[in-house]
Amino acid sequence: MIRRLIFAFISIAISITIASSIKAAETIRPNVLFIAMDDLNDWIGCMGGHPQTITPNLDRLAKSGVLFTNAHCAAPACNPSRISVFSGIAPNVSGVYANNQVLREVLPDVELLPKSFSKNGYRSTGSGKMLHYIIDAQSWDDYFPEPASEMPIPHTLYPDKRPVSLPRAGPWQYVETDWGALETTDQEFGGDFTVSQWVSEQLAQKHDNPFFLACGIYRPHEPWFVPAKYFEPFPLESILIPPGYKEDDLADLPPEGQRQGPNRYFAHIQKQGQWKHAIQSYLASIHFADAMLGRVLDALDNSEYADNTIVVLWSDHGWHLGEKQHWQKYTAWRVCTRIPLMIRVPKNCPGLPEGTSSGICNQPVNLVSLAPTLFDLCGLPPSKVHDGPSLTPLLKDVDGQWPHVSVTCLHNPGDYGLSDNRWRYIHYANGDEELYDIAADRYEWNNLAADPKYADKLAELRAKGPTSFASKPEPSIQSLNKLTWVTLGDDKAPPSRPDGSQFPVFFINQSEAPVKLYWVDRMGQPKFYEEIQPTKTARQATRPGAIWQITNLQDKPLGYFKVDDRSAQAIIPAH
Ligand SMILES: [Ca+2]
Ligand SMILES: [Ca+2]
Repeated sequence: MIRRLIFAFISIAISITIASSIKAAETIRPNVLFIAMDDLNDWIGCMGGHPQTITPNLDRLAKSGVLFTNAHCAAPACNPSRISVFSGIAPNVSGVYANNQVLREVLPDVELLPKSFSKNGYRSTGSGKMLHYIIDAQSWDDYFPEPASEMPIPHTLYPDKRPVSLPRAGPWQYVETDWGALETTDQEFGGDFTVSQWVSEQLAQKHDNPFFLACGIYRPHEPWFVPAKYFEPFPLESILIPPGYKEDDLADLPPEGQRQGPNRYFAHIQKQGQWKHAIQSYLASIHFADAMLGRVLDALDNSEYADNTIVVLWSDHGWHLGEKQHWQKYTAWRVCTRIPLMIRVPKNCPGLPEGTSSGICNQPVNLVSLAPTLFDLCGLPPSKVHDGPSLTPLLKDVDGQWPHVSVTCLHNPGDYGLSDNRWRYIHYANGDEELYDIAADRYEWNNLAADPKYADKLAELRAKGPTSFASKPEPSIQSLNKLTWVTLGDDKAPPSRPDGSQFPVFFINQSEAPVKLYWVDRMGQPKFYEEIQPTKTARQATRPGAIWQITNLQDKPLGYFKVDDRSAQAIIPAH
């Protein structure tokens, strides 16, 4: 009897101990270190994208948690990709598909990740590029360098005289497409070094609340200038071209694929003999970004938060370096949609008490899942607006059941790429399709869409694609870049040198008198277009390098604008 009582007592005592330890585990509130890299494709050691890449810090982070090898962005451009990460809303639902759209114009009331964490007792801070050249200060408790500036990137050293390596081929060319080694130190270079410094300082401090800490590393985004020591391991004569490059790769593409592939950048880079130098500079920029990541990881390891912080690292989209005759981004091919994604979860998080072990997950996942995953892991109440499935089941078991596909929406609503665990399907709004078997063809060289043998597979994947696409609101005129007004005295406006794709420029008459708008032709002769009344705006389709002259009603030239590489507003001042 006594024995039984003692046994019962011990059992109760053990139950209470277990219950209280479970309760203690449930109450742990993990910190989040949220690291973004910009324009980083799979050229990292643990993903094997390029044999020469050197990324010890990315590799050690990957090894310490779960590396997703089949992760894709929601859109292959900074702005829509990042908005989908921070809102948890897919582009075909939000209507944000392109870089020129404005977050708060399209989604005025959307709650972004840091705000959700703040509302749940966290302190949300960050530095560096997380959103597309804005901070969205309302979403954060603090930001470095200065929230009110809305400029997330600290001062960075650039060469005084540019271009350094790639001559400007015309006004269509993005001014940052350029590269070279800088004779400078990391500290003098600033930029990502300064970001890593600030983030490391936050990790060294005592915090009363759990934190959501964002670290936006801007390299390897263009321009590919980094301190010279990061170029040293990549001698130019040793550089290998991208393993996914195939010269005649376009032949089996449908018309829309053939249109999206070749662009002027790659042709220009090849013509200038700059291809290998560019590859070298991308590798150097990745090497530098990896070193900056290493500083942050070291700071975390040496902090009191080493064992209670979730670490998420992602890149916003991939990058072409000549594959499919393309340079840059914006395409639905795997080289452009696939990104590094790694997640490390410590023990005792509400959504995953056992934490992550070292593992590799090959299931198709998407960055739109990051928000619901973090909500889940940290025990935040689920959001009704999140579109993606939480990745927690895969963090628990990398080989677990996963019925989902991963979709990347392009710039034009209706164009998308889709990945399952083996296949890739590309659909263009005009009905053109591509199909690739990644198990046999990792570089997407053999388009199988026209082969009747794969008709069933094509139909199966087509049926898994998005069924609706939100319309795409254009940015307001006020949000556009402003062209420089050049006052004309007795001089003549220069001739136009139009070159590049067409877009609208908005001429806004802020003077008190009506004016006349002239296009200056290639010979320097003005050609009348229209009169613009005071306070009125004229919309004009035009191209990079075009010159638009303004005169008074008596045809006296007042000034002119030179059109840059994108849509803009042209404000006609009082005169
Ligand atoms: Ca980017
Ligand atoms: Ca091909």
